[in-house]
Amino acid sequence: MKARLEALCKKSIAECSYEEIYRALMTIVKEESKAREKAVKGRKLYYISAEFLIGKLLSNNLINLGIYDEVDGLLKESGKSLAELEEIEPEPSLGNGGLGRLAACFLDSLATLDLPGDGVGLMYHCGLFRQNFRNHCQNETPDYWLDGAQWAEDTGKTYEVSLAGKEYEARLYRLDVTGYDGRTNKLNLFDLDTVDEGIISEGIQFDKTEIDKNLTLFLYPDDSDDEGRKLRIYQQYLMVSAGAQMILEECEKRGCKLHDLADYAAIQINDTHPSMVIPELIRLLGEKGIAFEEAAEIVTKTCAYTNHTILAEALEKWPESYLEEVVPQLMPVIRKLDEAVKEKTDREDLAIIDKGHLVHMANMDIHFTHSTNGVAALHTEILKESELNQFYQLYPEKFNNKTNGITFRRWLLSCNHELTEYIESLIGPGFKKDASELKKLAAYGDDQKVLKRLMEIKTANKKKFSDWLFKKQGVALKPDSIFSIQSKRLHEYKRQQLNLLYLIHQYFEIKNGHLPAAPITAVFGAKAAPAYITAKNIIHALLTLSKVVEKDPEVSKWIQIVLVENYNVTAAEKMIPACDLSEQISLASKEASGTGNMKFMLNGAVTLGTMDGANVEIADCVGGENIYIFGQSSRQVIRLYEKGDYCAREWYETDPNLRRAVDFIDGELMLSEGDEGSLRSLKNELVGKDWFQTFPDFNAYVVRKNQAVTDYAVNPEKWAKMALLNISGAGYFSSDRTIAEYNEDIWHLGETEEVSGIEEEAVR
Ligand code: Z2T
Repeated sequence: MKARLEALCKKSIAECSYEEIYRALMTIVKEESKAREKAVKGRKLYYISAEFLIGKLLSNNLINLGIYDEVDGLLKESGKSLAELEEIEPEPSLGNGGLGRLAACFLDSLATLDLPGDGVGLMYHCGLFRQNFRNHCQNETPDYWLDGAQWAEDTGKTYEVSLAGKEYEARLYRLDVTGYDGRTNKLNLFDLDTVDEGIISEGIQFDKTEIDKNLTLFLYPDDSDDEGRKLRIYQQYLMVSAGAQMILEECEKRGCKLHDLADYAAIQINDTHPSMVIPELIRLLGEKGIAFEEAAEIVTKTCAYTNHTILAEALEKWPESYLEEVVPQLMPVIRKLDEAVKEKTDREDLAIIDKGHLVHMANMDIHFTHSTNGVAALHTEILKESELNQFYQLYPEKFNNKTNGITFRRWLLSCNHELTEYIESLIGPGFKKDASELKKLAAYGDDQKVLKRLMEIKTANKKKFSDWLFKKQGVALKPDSIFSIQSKRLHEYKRQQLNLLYLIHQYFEIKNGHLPAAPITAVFGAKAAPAYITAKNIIHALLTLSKVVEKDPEVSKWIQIVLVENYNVTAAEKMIPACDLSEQISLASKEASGTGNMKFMLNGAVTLGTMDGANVEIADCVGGENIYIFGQSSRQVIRLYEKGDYCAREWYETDPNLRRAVDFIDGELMLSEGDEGSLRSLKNELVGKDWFQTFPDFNAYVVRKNQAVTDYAVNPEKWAKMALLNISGAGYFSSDRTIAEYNEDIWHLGETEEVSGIEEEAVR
């Protein structure tokens, strides 16, 4: 390895810059992963998704290829550090949040389990915007991540895609997906050569009409106006049309007669963003002489759909006129599909095209795929019982649950070396490939030596995070305080505002001499969609409160509020190992699954959460005594919505503690630091609407959280045991388990063979 590195750099490692070492290691990783490519027999998966939030790749690839320790040692010998080297790699932020990160975890598990499965998506020039805080507000700038050495390689292949009657060339870029001691698969990303970063003006503004220049410029451009929404359709069609052509081409190369497509390809549609792949495939099969009915049948057998939300406003519905303008070639197919449905049933809520000429993408997915899955047990039950009940009655056999998971390689092995090593010293290395072996840790639940060491590792991680944050933002934290962390996209249903109300409540308690059992460090990581005003108001309130608290010497002894700027995968990898209390406080029934909740528990945090999404299964796995659950149940919430008589003002007027906290938002102190319009409008939103029912859960949240803080402070042994049992109970949430289930129930992916001689051609 040393010789190889030095040969690539043409000098000794000690003389190399980090940039030179980075490039050399990239070359070595590419060679090593190439050696693990395999030819495909039988069914191959195409996971098609508008987002792949892959995060930095170097360290993860080194771990997966089994050369991390060797490289780490070599660098140390020469006075360099892999940790510092990591700093120069830009993070590809090609996703918004959970859905995109899930896609990345799935690719890791597919390769690790030696299953043939590639990703298909878009090569955005700018990932999710970069966030910084100015005047206690979120500010957005473009995230140019494509400068410098690239993991993705230009394949030289292009596919013709017709958009609004004009022809475009989609170029295929590919990056290697290495498995942990597994095979190498590919992530296929499409781009246009003509895209031009020069059209970006103020912040992340750009001219939305020049399609050839802006098509893959940004991930999910602002969709609050009509031009933005259309651009989304352009992006989606570029992805699915080029993707469908690539899939058919690969299958035909492997000897597939297109009538048998389903024997060669399984296509997983990640939410509705790639749904146009269904009519596009039918259209392409039609061009190859396959009649509509048969084509629809083939596609139904090939494709499966994952639903990630029950929030009605997040289900995509496109005006027929938009589709007619952007993808006129698809409309005859979509209309035929719609007619086929209308022949079966006249229920309006099953139609693909409704009376208002909106095309319901999810409806098309459920009719014309063979599988619809939710992402956590509760989520799937709610889909079956209410949101998609009309479909469940028609196709009960299509519905199934696949509880989300996370890859333990990135979210334990790579982000928490100390904990990984310690676990290995206790139960051996088997847990790295078989996460269920973590259960063996439970045997140490009363071993004081183990518990003590576990807490030492936690404290060390809190210090490390604190150092990182100090370098980045100049903020110093107290490692002996309890670190409560809420990191996830900013959304009203996730209820960062409930956490805000708690912190204000604590402010008053401290002022009145009721001190918390331990000092509290409240950490947030969250980006708000640029056009989502209330979300931005919540960020503003948190930043303002942070300042108000900081300026108060009495309160700042006990509370510190920190918002980590530009929360992304890299930041998450620093924050999660440092967490004591994991905040998973969404309104029950609204969070489809959550995956951050799994990452935190795996790293020894205890969850404070509602019975929502995968929290329900986390509670099952760790037992009620090792999790802090509070708040209304999903049934109660759904009933309250159905009755339609929730009145936030009533709660505000009858609960003095709550009113005191709410009034603080636009009270004198906050106004001395923050913006009146923003703070007032947040308060009005809460008192006048509170659509996500924070008020009914407020008291339960305060009580439960204070209980957690007290346990942490007063009973550290009990706390350490809870942390240990959370780690030991996390095995179920490995994405290896999730992927094995998808394969067993939906994909049935084929046998694989080593690449050799003649077959090598077929791989490319
Ligand atoms: C997203 O990240 C999620 C759902 C979406 O619905 C869209 C996006 Cl970008 C359209 C999240 C869910 O909110 C979360 O509960 C879940 O864990 C995650 O997808 C992965 O399934």
